[in-house]
Amino acid sequence: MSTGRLITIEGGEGVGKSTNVDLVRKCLESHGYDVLTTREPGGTPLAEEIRSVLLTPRDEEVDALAETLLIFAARAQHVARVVEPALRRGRWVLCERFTDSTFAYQSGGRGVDAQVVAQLAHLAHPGVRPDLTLYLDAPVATAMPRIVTRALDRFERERQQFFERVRRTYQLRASEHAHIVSIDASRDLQTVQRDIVNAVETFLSANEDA
Ligand code: Z5A
Repeated sequence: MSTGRLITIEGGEGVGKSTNVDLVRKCLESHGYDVLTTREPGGTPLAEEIRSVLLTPRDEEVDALAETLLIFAARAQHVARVVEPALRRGRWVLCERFTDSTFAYQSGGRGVDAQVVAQLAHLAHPGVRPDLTLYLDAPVATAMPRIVTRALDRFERERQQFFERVRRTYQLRASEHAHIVSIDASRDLQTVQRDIVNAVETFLSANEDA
């Protein structure tokens, strides 16, 4: 039996990750793939508990390495219990955020050494890496106003410079890694969705030819 593929959706706050999950799922299903959608941090009961610990605003300053380790604890559980078994069964896994987020937020945003993130990734999910990453890119000043009406979590309370560093790290990774397709998410939703579908169809053609 052939193994499935891991597709991730990445980007900063308010760029449209959640909005476009269904679009990508339907596109994959229209080609006959069995799709599991999930998210990080989270995706299992334990990992969702860790998510809630991570997102809760608190007075205590959270150490950047402690934050990184919590994220990888959630990821190790998610990969071992959900992602890997699904891929082994031939399912396609569509995940909102994955380790590219940790490079962007904990390394780019918080200053954790990228080598440490790479080592933890190697420990937490050896052999599991995205086959395709749809990176939705938009200026912070365009995307943040889209989410201001809701209660902000611990990350969303960061300063603008933090999100600028996160975005620069994503952009750098997109320029260095072939699995990351960058999509300009500052445009109207219909135009963004057209590009998302094109990126998925291009990936599927290459995958089906291989
Ligand atoms: N985090 C981390 O630090 N390290 C890690 O390794 C991981 C995560 C995995 C929670 O993630 C936090 O975890 C995240 C980073 C950290 N922190 N923050 N901040 P999350 O994925 O749950 O949270 P999020 O990125 O903050 O989700 P979000 O703000 O909801 O973003 P989104 O899913 O990209 O946006 P959306 O809900 O799809 O859209 C927001 C609104 O914009 C909505 O009203 C849409 O209708 C609208 N929208 C979407 N697209 C458009 C366009 N093109 N035009 C106009 N309006 C649009």
